[in-house]
Amino acid sequence: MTRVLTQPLVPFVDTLPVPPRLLAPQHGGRLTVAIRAGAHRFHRDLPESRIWGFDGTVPGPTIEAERAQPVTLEWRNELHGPLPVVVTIAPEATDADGVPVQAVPGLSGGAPDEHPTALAGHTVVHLHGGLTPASYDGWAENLFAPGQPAVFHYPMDQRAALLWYHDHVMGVTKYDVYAGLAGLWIIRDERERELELPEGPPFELPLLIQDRNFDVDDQERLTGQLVHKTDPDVMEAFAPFTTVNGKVWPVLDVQPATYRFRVLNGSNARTYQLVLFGDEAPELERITQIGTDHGLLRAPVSVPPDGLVLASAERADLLVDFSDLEPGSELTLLNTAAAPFDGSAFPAADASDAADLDGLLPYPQVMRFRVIQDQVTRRKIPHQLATDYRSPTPEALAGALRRAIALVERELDDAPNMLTMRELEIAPDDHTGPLLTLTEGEQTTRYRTVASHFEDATTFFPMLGEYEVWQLINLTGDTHPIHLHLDPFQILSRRAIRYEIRQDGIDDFDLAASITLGRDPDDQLDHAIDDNERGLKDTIRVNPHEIVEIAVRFTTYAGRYMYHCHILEHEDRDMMRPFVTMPADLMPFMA
Ligand SMILES: [Cu+2]
Repeated sequence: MTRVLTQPLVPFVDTLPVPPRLLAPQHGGRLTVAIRAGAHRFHRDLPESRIWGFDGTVPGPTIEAERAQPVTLEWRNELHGPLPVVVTIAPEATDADGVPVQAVPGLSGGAPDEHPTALAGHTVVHLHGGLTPASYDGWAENLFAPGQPAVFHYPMDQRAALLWYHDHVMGVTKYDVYAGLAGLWIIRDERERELELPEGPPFELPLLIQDRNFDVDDQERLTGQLVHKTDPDVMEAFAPFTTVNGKVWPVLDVQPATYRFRVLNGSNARTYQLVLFGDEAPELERITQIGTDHGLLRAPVSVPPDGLVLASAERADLLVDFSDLEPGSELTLLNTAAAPFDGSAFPAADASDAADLDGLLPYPQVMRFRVIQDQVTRRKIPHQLATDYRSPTPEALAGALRRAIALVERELDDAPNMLTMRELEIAPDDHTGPLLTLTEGEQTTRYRTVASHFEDATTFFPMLGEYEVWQLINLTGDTHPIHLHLDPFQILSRRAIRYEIRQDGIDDFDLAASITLGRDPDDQLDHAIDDNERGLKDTIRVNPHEIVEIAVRFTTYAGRYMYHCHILEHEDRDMMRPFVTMPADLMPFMA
């Protein structure tokens, strides 16, 4: 695809905003955040957009807390309808010129959906990555209405990390987060301070990346009205304009120094493969990754040669060295990942030509860094970072309970496809119903489906303190970032599979398929674990034709939590399931 759309907005003219910081210790650990409607300008040349935001801003304030100093937060719901987003399904996937409708602004002939417009502002807040008691975790059905009080207690008894807080309402998280209900939350601790990492502006800055689309008036001028548009072929909203901290394609003036960027992909569905690009070539060697979802890695790593992949909700803690650059030098952060993302590689060297309309990537630009004249500050990068975790030993995993979850896409005749997670259990020998078989060498395991929808009975009751191995089996064509609430986990393996789904093998509940470990001849992915995935993760990408095994151990709170795909259009329908963590002494009393 060589067609390129002209940019309807000038890139790199808005300064990167830094969200206001709310330092919990300065408030005695007691904070109040109003959740309210507001107005926000996404670009210099756009009219103001109506939004819903924490403290009325996009993104919300960055909350900063100290490890082991609890935060009590009153989430004050002052929202009122209508939802500030026009939601539509365009009647065709491409326009008259063959351009995908998701690559262009406007409704593309779609009628506004009346149901989202009628949303009055019920919300619930989840602190993603937080070790939070179940009552404050933001269960998707425990909503608070405008005017109803919600005081959440966050113990903060966890290592330093970049977390984020966002709306998590059953069925409409995709609209509420898109409307602006997301913000960052940083936990600090002594280990990070020993390492003398930059803390706070100017040298530590968050980069919250989200794609957004807008409506147009009858003269095709952008109005600023937020648009969540899907099409008959693609159920996820992939918007053409990339925002960082709420601005489309911003620019940041940097000193010749080392910066620490706390990066979060807060998009509904889009995965980014980020490449830092100089005059003519990638300059990825300037980037050192020191942390991931749940904080510091054991040692610094380079980003993968094709660029840093971040699916929805994944985070990266990056040190970027600009210290040798002359004033006036420019580096551009580009995204090379086509959408929907399927794990395919794109060479970093070609990043400036990554625009791909068929891949719903009309504009690879993310943001620009411009070096200014200032004092040169070089910073040594420590060789050893975290010392507080290890990979689980084979002995620790030998007796671990194993769980299997298949990710499947169910086609429907009269509605968009549904993505679901099928919880599997080893089938008894006399089982006669539909089966999923998993063959590894000589051994075949037979599974039956025991849960398929969010409201099906809970089947996962992990015991606190015990390791479990969860197998995530992707039987779809796209990558799914799977997120577990509560404690972090570690990836054990990522292995290629080939599979066959029986005719009509995916029905409302059951699944009939045969899976064999080993590579499909048409499979181009390398199914490798990136170095930056060998830390404490809470969201893991599961690519097509792949089984990912993770070592899970819940250690903190007993109660009802959720795990789900973090593509918001998937978790809303119906790629989300509950689990209940149990103290060992209560296990004998389970019916
Ligand atoms: Cu998904």
